[in-house]
Amino acid sequence: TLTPTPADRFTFGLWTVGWQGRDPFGDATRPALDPVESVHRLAELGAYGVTFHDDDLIPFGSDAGTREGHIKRFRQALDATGMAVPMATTNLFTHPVFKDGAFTANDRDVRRFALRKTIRNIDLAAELGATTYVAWGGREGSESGAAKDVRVALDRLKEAFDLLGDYVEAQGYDIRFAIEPKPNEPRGDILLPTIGHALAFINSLEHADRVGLNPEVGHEQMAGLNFPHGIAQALWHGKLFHIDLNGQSGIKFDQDLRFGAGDLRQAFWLVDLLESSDYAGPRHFDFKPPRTEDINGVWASAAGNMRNYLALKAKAAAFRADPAVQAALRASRLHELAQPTLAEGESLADLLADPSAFESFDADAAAERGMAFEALDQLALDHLLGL
Ligand code: GLT
Ligand code: MN
Ligand code: MN
Repeated sequence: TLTPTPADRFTFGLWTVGWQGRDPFGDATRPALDPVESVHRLAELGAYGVTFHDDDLIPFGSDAGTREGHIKRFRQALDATGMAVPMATTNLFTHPVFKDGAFTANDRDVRRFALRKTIRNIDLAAELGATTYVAWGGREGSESGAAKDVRVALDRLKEAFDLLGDYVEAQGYDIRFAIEPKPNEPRGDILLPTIGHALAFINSLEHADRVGLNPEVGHEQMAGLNFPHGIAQALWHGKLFHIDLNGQSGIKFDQDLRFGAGDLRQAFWLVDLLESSDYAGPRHFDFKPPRTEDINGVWASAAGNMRNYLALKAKAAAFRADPAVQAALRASRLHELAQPTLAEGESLADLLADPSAFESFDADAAAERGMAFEALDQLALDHLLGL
């Protein structure tokens, strides 16, 4: 059960295994990786598909003939391996022209270029069969207060998503947008920093039904937030369109560790949640093999993501099936949480007229009841530790 197959729907960004290890302090430690090789190696490891930024596949500024050549080779690799492309996205952060953002750059010509660059890659995404288009606004933000009028920038961000929605509808594409929140890095402060901010923003869009989220494990954890809770709320709103799985150890720079490294307990609860939810999309890994690794280390790291997901899936299933856990869940009264607070047919007036709800309610007696959460959580830890 720890051997991945395409049925597990594991996908990888070309930029993940392709990361050469450049960081703010050091040069690349690995040579460039041909996307065609990545497709073949990931297929051999048991992945279902790959995802890409326009510039991962076609270097920025390539002429039309060169562009077609890259697309052709990529298509051949997909055909040869049976790998899918369920998602694509735009690089709106590497070229210096995006230093002040893309859809919210103060410079209007930069915003117009960003829209055109995105639309061009949406056409390619649709041709390759992608149904999700991710928007990570890494450069949409600021380092100082007066530099960005946030309310006006949100007007421009809405304008961009409204136009992109108009475009995919006019083309008849089966594509939905997934916004990826991140609190900071590379900008000092990024717009739509968390799942919650992005959910609220989506409500103001013209094509709100077509826009959801692509939350990333490490990005919420960089803000000290509980990722499984954020995912649960995204699911509750029907807005989990895609997910970026990786690992992070606490509030620090974006580590992009392989899934399962970093906060293992949150990873366990995340898999438990995803596997019991109606989320049917890809399990997408957005990690960076540390720059200490050579190319063998890259593939070991890639394989580790899938192995850890499958291991946690088995652990979560065993946890839920354990009779001791089911008894502990009852002792913790989870079934009671699932019961509406008013009885069926009961009205607010009935509640107000019910003396047992207030006048004769014994708050001190109710306060004496323990919740038994520690015994329940120890069972989870016992399962996780294999005790
Ligand atoms: C970049 C970022 C990721 C985003 C990618 C999509 S690019 O690597 O760090 O979190 O998901 O643009
Ligand atoms: Mn990240
Ligand atoms: Mn990501």
